[in-house]
Amino acid sequence: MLRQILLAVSMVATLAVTPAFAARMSSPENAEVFIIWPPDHAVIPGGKFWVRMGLRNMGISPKGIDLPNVGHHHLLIDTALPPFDQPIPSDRNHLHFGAGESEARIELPPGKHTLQLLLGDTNHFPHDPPVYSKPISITVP
Ligand SMILES: [Cu+2]
Repeated sequence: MLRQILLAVSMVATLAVTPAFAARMSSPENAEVFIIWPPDHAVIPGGKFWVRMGLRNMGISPKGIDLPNVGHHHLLIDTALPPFDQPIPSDRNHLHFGAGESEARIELPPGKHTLQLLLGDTNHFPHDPPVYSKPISITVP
């Protein structure tokens, strides 16, 4: 009995020192994130537009809500997918929609740009397996 209690105590201690974000949240195999608008190869005069973000077989949840099979959108602009074992960076190339938004008004300078979505969990880590869209390219003339 004492041995069992000690074992339980040591397990609790192990959990306590393990950072909460160490384990990535899992995602269902059929989860799918995609850009509804703009379409691939869109030409957007003026460079100001709404990005509409879609998600299937998972739910949107604001950051700070720790539930299975939910996450929030991250829009990657002109950048490759980040490492999946770290929090998604937060900068002008990695926009977080931690309030649970599924559309965003953005503005891009003239040129060719890539857009890609990556879902992140409450701690901004990509899920396991990661849920990301195919990249699209748009042109601002
Ligand atoms: Cu985030």
